Amino acid sequence: MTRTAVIGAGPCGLAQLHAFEQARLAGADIGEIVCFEKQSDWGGLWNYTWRTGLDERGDPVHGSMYRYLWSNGPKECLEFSDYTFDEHFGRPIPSFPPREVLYDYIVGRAKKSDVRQYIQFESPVRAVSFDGAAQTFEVTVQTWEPSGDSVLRTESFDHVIVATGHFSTPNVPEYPGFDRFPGRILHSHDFRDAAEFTGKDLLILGSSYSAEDIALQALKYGAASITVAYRTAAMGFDWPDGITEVPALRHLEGHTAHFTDGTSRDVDAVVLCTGYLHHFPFIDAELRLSTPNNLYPDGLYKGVAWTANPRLMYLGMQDQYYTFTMFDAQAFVARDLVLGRLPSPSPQEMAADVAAWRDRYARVDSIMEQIDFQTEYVRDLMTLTDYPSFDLDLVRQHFVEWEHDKDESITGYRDKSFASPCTGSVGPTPSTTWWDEPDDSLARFLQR
Ligand code: FAD
Ligand code: NA7
Repeated sequence: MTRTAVIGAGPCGLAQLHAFEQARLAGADIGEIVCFEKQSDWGGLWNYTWRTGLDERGDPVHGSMYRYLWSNGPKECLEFSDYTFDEHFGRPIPSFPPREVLYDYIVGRAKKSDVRQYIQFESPVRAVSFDGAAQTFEVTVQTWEPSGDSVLRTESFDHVIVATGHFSTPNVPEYPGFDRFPGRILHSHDFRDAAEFTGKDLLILGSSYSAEDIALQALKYGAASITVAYRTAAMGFDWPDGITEVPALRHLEGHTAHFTDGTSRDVDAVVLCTGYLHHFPFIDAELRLSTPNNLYPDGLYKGVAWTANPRLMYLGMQDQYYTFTMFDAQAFVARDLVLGRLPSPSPQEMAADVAAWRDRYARVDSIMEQIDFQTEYVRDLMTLTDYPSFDLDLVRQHFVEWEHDKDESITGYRDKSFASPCTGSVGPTPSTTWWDEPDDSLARFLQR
């Protein structure tokens, strides 16, 4: 019997288990599927933890999400085509839900398709290698006895699907003066509660999603001022009073931050919104994806199969406009490669396909072109399998409109409504604005 290991039970891992389960229910022989998840529950980043640093077993904490995190894109852009928001909540809900609502939705489909049966929790994978003689992957997993003693065991698999995410290992730069700064310096990975900075003057480094959202969060929950220092380009939004963008940090001198334009500012704390590293220390070097955060990492056929050994696959390793639907489309491709429904491509075919996509990506030079690029990538995946179709062009249009909305009002874009690409239903306008709504609970959201 074919054995497939799925590593991680976040949105990607759950998408993979769902894809296999759909095939099994339709009568396919899917072999044995085993999902190893290092945490005690599913949901990946969406499973909020207050912990930072190390977890209860001494492993780096996986979670990077913080309290009061609301979806940064319209939920209609990530809606599962085979499990709609209307189905889950029983009625249309607004377009920008907080974390707990999206967690409930992801888990709702996983419960419906009953994929928990495949998952072994508290089972971090410690090693993955390939045995050329046996033509199998050797996967070493750690588990713990009730006594607390840990056990390492190694199992053989015909396929391995890595779904461990890439927004958990922080990229932590150092600037002169960090070592003598009298306040707190933390990475966005360790940011948990904006209320910590109420009344404080905050410096944020970075100019992408984390910098944008943590600056807004901090202001919303009462920070005195936020200075955002960009390295390459300003985000350039029409920021509310209290948030200012400045060029790159040069150095810190005591509490004073000096920037490359010669200006300076006294700050109480620094948040490094400087991104994350693709980090897979448990995978043998010749099987390990190594890439910066971009829309088409090298070495992955269809953005999924490791070209040097395509029985190893990676899900969700791209930078992300599309999330849950892209993960689904990838998971269906991975499943069909495992089941032999998609022909095994030759090394030449894989190399040519990857080269064509990367050439195309090299010509992308604006946000709108990035959206188009990832839309076409998802479209390509969807032509390969029976993943239930949805109105992909509408989703693309939503992303474009969403970018315009952000330019119009960075504090107001989350109050807009979008139409579902699956059901056509339009999210109702919330009764309170995002800016004026401090409560991010599921219960409160469903009353809005
Ligand atoms: P993850 O969610 O990271 O899940 C990976 C899983 O693998 C985890 O459960 C982890 O415990 C497990 N794992 C890791 N290593 C091992 C191991 N060695 N052995 C076993 N298990 C392991 N996306 C959106 O669509 N909308 C948003 O608003 C949004 N906001 C975001 C905000 C933040 C702060 C961050 C960091 C990301 C955000 N994202 C958002 C993007 C996010 O990447 C995806 O939504 C999604 O969580 C990615 O799923 P994943 O399964 O690839 O990875
Ligand atoms: P991103 O999107 O990878 O962005 C990282 C940012 O960090 C980017 O603006 C970089 O600037 C900046 N960066 C990286 N290194 C440095 C140094 N040394 N100094 C200053 N600035 C630096 O990560 P995010 O955390 O924002 O977003 C990741 C996910 O989390 C995303 O999917 C969201 O949904 C939430 P650059 O432009 O390269 O100069």
